[in-house]
Amino acid sequence: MKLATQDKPFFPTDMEGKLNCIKAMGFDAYEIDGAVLVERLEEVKAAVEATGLPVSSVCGGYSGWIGDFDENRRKKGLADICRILECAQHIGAKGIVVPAAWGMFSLRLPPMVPPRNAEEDKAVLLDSLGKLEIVAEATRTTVFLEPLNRYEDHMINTLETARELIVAGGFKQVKITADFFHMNIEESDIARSIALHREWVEHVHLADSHRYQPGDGHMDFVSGFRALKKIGYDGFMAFECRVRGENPEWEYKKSVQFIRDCMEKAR
Ligand code: LER
Ligand code: MN
Repeated sequence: MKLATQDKPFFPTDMEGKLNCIKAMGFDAYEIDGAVLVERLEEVKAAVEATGLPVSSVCGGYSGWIGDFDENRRKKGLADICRILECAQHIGAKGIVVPAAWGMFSLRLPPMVPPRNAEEDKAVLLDSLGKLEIVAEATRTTVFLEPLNRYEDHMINTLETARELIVAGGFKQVKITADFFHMNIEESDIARSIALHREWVEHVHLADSHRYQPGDGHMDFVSGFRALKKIGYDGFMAFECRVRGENPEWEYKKSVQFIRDCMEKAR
């Protein structure tokens, strides 16, 4: 298992400096924003070559969701994601993390009644993923479908729902992102869910129970990592968190060490 990180305000802005900083902090890779990848493709490619630090994956950086209520926004999102996948292939990144939607609707917050029913949601998601499957196959990349917690999305909250959709569509290039923050809210037993979805989990996001840096909250990472080890997971685990503390850079370094210790304990 390898560690990646998303961008942070305390990283340098020039790409080579950013990747060197990420490496020095103890990470193995960078999870890039999709818009940054598209806009700065050649700079990213040169920085990866110069530093030897790969871009593992992409997250965000497109407008419109694959499950968007608005058809024009959904189409725009799909077109953006397709372009991102072409760029991902160009720099050797594995694929893109994609939720059904983020912050569009929650069944647990007012008005609580969505403008579309669950059957229609499913049809829209199958259509979107079917379109992305073709581009992912052509670019030899993967769509890492990501269940989010109930307050951030109403369509896919658990690994099980993500898997059902992937199986229903017969997709080969769509796998699952297991995000510890969301799983902590939605899964009855994180380790068991990982074990049950061994065939589909191909990307991991890390944050502690409160979405701050791992080690600051009360998440049991060791049992989750043990489950990942058991299923032979050898992919990336990307830090996706806010950083709490007086000296964020120092806290972040400490967090990398904390996670490496958890990985060691899980052996
Ligand atoms: C949002 O909470 C999240 O986890 C991101 O990875 C969205 O793709
Ligand atoms: Mn995530």
